[in-house]
Amino acid sequence: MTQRARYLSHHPERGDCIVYWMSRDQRVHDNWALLYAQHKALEKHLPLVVVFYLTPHFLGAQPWHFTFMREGLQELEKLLATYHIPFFLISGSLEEDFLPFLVRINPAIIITDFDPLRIKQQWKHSLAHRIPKSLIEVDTHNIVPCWIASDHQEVAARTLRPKLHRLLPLFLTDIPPLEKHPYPWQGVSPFHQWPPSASLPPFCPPPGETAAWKAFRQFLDQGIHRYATDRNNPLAEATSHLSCYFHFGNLSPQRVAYEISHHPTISEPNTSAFLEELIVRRELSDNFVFYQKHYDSWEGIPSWAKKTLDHHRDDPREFLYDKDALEAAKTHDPLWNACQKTLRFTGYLHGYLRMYWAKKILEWSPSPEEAITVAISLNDRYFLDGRDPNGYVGVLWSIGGLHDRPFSERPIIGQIRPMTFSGCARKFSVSSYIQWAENLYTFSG
Ligand code: FO1
Repeated sequence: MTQRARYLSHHPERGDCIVYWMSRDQRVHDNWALLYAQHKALEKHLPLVVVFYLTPHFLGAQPWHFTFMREGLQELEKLLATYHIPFFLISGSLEEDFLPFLVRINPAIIITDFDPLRIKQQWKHSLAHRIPKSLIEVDTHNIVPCWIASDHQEVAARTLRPKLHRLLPLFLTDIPPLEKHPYPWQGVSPFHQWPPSASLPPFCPPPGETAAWKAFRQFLDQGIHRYATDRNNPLAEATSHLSCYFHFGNLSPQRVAYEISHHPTISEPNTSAFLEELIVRRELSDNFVFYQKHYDSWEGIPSWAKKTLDHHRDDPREFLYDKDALEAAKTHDPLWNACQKTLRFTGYLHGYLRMYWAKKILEWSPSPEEAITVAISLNDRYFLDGRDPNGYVGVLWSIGGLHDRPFSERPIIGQIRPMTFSGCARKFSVSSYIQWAENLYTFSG
């Protein structure tokens, strides 16, 4: 457990409790940061307290994203209480509200979960400057802690994969249970300022840890057996639909990988195909966001891609759409429009179609820089699993060739990997998908 933890600041470790500042990994079970905090609290015979800072704005998140998260946290609070661990949700400003609350409860140590996003690093930086308490970060999102897997930005999956596979025997283990905490909290009674609740859109998956686990069991029983063959077919329902639960941390990727690799009836090539996405692709995203400070802009794409996109910067664009037209799904392409409408309606888009969706934005934008800005803005505004390292890497892979290779030269997109309407039609029935999408919002009125 200790190899997953690293000190962000070091101070004398005396106080009235151990605090786990929960942020990315919003779950009780299979949470190494929570387990590590309990380990420290047991060592020092101290109560254990979980705190959550609720920010008013988060990278373009909509009210319903906050509602999804909040409902998950309300379930979490009840579950923590059964372990005699109080939960505090502090909203408002980090500096004026959250940090002073932490000072008041006088923790001996503050433990928090790893998140490479810029905003999270800034939050931790503020805390380390304002509060003279040890701050320890635990990576409970990656199976191999991000800073251990590699000490630099990896070029592609092929360079990170062998490093991960070498370390998996050490890190892809079972995860011990949390114990009922023996040292009760004597301080201020738990309180929380829940934000007003927005309604969740139709077809939104149920929030929280229990629903996440149910979705995982369902995928094991149904989807995974067709994963290797059907995962690129949006109509085949062979993908896991777990990404929103990974994003909000309701489900542990390590638990999923451990169960799948020890499952008696799941066979190859489904296991390797799914674990490649779950482990290599996801941990490559954290690697990129952690080591590349321009992870959400033109600056972050590889130089070969900058060169080819620059070379085609002045190519004539047959179609040009600004953000409003794209957002309203008002383009000439019925498949793209169906994707955008489905995204607005459900907050989800099948992985294969996400690539098509983003690549068309490159073709139809006045510049590649604007394409990246618009795609990220729409991604963060509409995807339930948006505002996530996976999302930023997905956009830069699609538009800027990140972690990919050059293809044969084409107008506008240069050597960026092409995806075409006819290419989709070879993979699945485009007309059936468009019809399915139409039915989606027709039926729900
Ligand atoms: N994390 C927090 O610690 N506090 C928040 O108030 C918060 C709001 C939020 C809203 C939408 C969303 O998609 C994510 C949000 N997160 C928040 C972050 C989330 O928990 C994940 O840690 C990261 O987005 C994934 O890296």
